[in-house]
Amino acid sequence: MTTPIQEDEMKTLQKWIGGKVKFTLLYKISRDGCDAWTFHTKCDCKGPTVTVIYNTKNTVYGGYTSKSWLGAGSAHYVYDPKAFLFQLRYNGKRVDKKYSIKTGEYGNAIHCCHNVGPVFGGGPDMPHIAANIDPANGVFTLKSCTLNKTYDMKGDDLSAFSDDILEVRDLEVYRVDEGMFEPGLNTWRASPEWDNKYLQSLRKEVEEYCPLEETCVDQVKVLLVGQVGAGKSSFFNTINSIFKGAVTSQASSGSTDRSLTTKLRMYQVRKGRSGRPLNFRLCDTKGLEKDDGIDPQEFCYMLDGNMPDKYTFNAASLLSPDTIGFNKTPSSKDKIHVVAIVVDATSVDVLPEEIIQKIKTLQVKINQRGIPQVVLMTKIDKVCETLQRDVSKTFCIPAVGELVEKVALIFGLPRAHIVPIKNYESEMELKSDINTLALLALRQILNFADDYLTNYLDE
Ligand SMILES: Nc1nc2c(ncn2[C@@H]2O[C@H](COP(=O)(O)OP(=O)(O)O)[C@@H](O)[C@H]2O)c(=O)[nH]1
Ligand SMILES: [Mg+2]
Repeated sequence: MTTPIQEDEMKTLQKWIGGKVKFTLLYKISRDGCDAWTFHTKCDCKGPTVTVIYNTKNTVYGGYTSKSWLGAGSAHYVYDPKAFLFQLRYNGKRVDKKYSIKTGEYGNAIHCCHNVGPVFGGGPDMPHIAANIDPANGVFTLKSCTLNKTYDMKGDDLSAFSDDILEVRDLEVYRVDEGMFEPGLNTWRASPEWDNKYLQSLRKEVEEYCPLEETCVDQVKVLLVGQVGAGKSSFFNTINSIFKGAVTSQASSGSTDRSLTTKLRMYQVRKGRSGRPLNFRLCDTKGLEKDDGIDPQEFCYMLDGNMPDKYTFNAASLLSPDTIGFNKTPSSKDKIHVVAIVVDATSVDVLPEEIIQKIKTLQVKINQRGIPQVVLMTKIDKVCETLQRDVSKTFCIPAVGELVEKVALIFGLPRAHIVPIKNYESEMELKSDINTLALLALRQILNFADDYLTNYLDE
């Protein structure tokens, strides 16, 4: 028999995690089965968790991570300076041992992969579940580990940490709801830091962004497409405001059901009021409407770099190779490198079928060229009142997570490609939470552009 985790042990964990936290049991191998698939089904994208292992000698140890587990996608290590290992009992006797992560090892805090359970450290530093483990007489044999690679064991060896045995009676994973979240909320996506330091580092990353040199592309081109009023022009204005240091509205935005934007505009963003342009351009286009929109051939010209900047859309006379300004020999720097489909979060449930079909037609052209796509889901402040005040709660609001899932299904994209944002709209002053969310989106977009350029080089 294993004695479940005791109240004073919970308190010790709370103290180490810092602050008021609540534990909710997500997964227990003696109840749910011991296999990687079940673990990921129950524990992925749940935000901070504690994993607790009970071995057959009643030694109880485990690990904490402030980041989410994720079995989807390729195997990867996750950066987490807050992660630690611990021991609560040794041969049935209460102990309090916390083993911090080594400074140079933050990037190897946990390892996420679909065919393993919770794995801590690069050793890995703790016994773990590999694939599927069948119990024998209620005992599960975990996979071995190498201590002290990522976590500082303060001289403890395997016999002091885990009795040097791999046989366990249980392994539990608890979700940790931190005090800073409102009760009952958990993160649907690992939440970044929301402090000023993180914002500055994001800003610096974007300012210093440079497309791969070998591609001869000086500025990555991001094409914004979507329904009229979705917030395309406002997204440019938001990014522009962040780097200008004040709320600006260079691109005209507004609410009409006809597109205010009738030209292709390849906006640059400058660092400061008159600084150098950054290495990306946001290309604002006319919006999609039920009865009007972008002609598929014109869209191809746009993607391929034939359409000149400031081109005026005119349904009566479409762009053709004979049009003045048509670029007949576009080079890699003229092409579009990533497409952002802009969708208003409040319209997800009522997106007209015609609009969905229009976007899907465009997606075919985008896919044919292997250009990466993201969906910028705007106006999340209208989804939930909390977000009107503070968008740093975005990743804790289940309604936003659900919308992300819906959008991913509608457009056939992975959830990681759906990024929620709130644009500047009624604000007179910059706000750091809005900036952080918008820069996270932009950084994601630039990363995807890099993927495309790398593929392009490889070809
Ligand atoms: N509340 C809120 N309003 C937004 C947001 N983004 C855009 N808007 C408003 O939506 C309207 C249409 O935006 P606009 O950028 O012109 O859309 P576009 O047609 O896609 O370029 C404007 O009134 C904006 O102020 C947002 O994130 N939150
Ligand atoms: Mg517009």
